[in-house]
Amino acid sequence: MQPGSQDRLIRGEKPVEHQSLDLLAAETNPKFLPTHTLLGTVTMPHAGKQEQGRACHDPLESRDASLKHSLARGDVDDLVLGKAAALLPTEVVELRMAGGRVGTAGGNDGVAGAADMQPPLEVTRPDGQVTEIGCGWRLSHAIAPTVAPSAAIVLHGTSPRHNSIDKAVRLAREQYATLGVDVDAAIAALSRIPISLHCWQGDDVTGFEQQLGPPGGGLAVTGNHPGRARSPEELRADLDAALAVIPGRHRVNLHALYGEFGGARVDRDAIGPEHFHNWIEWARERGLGLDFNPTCFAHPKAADGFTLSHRDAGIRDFWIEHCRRARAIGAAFGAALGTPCVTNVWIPDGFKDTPADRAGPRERLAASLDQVFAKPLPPTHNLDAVEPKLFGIGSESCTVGSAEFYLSYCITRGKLLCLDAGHFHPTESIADKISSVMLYLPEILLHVSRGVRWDSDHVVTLTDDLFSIAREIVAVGNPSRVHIGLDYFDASINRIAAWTIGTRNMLKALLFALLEPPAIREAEAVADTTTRLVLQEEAKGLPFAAVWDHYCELQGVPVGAEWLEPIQRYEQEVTGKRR
Ligand SMILES: [Mn+2]
Repeated sequence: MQPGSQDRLIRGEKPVEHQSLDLLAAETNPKFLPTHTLLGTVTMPHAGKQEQGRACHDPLESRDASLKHSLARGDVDDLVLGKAAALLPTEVVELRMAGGRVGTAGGNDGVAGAADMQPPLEVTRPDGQVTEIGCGWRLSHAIAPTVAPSAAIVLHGTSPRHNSIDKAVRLAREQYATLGVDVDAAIAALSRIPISLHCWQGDDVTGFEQQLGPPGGGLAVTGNHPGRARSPEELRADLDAALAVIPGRHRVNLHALYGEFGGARVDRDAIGPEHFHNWIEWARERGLGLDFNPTCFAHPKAADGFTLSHRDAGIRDFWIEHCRRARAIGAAFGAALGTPCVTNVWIPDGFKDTPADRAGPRERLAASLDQVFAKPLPPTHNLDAVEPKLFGIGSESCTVGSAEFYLSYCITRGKLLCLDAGHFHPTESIADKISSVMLYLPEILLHVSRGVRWDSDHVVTLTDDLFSIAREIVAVGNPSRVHIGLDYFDASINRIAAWTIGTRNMLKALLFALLEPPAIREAEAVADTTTRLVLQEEAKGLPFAAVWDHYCELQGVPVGAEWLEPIQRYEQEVTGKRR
């Protein structure tokens, strides 16, 4: 339930000091304020330019004055805690920052970057309520560990609504505690699990190459909601808007066709890290990791549906070179950002109708992949993954890169297997596969998606499937062995909302898994399957939503459906004006 923080670090990442229980526990401490003002340097959880920020003791109010408000509100908990905590060697720091994490959501262009760290805004508290002047959701309350190990960060800004969240989570914490579940350990663990947001949701898998046309390769994007990102700048701004309302620190997953080629025709066998310079800088400023994919579709040399397994050696060589270059780009991402890039190879190769030779293409694919991966790259920079598929549009009868092909390949070559939720028979779930393949593979990649009758790549919703996938990620004991990416594209709704819905749902499902009462496993261990089923069903009614709201508040992102408002405003002001 509560593995050590070291267990949860992605390979190659450095531990972030103090980003753990002591910091999270601070929120439950009283709303009391220090009596003096001090500036200090703190380590920010969102790295990059923002790593060094200014923490300010709130000079506005004394502890006594703060407790008077609690008295006026009749908030006994606050008063009791306030009195107790006053005895502790605790520093209370309020840190507010206008973060790049919040970015341009709401159209406020003036708030990104380290130079924009702001001192606390003036706060007025009529009737014990806190009004944060002019902040809306643009200010991120970065919770930051600190100067001294004993220091705590208290988030101010408890509106009446937030006060109710405090109360709800207090009750939830008690209820989970009676079941042996530590709520704060669960949210600390959740804060360490990154989700890789797939950039292609933002522009319907179009990319920035000069050739235009449908993606092909069995991929089909449906819908015509206005506001598709048409340039790298627009796509990054849209990702900023989504990331501003998603709690936690995450990653962005790029495809090769999202390079910036300056209007030149750069073919796939000629791309390099230089075409992704702006992406690297953007990610670095925000403390994001980047993942990568060669694009083996939407290209004349993939028009007949074959790439790395093609019978023509010239075409194979073209795609081998493309994939080699993709790995070099991935390694450049990892080296620049200090967190390994997962570079995932998916190819569309397959037969519409019954093939006469299934072995030949598979032999060619294995040989091509061996050439792609021939050059060793440091795993601190790049991790290779390969992605099987059962079938696609136009390759219904046989897919060269099947599940068995790639599982065997990964075990014999030490690669990461990518399990895409839409790439199996519709009655199969990838949840059941995780524990099997992880017996033999040190790490895997997931593409969390939602198929509706087929691999339709619908937005990820909070389904039983998703709960099961998250549960298995947690149940294997070390989520850092599982790289979680999203993979879907819906052009029929607001694309930024599509990212946000899917990512928040993935996180909610992980939180639910982290809150699983241990008695469920214990019942199974003594073969009490009746109790197991009872507890599994009762767990569905536990107040995990209160913990989720609390987590969102801790992370400085909107609670509940409130995140839709800034996204709609962004649509009005930005994406809706694109033609
Ligand atoms: Mn996929």
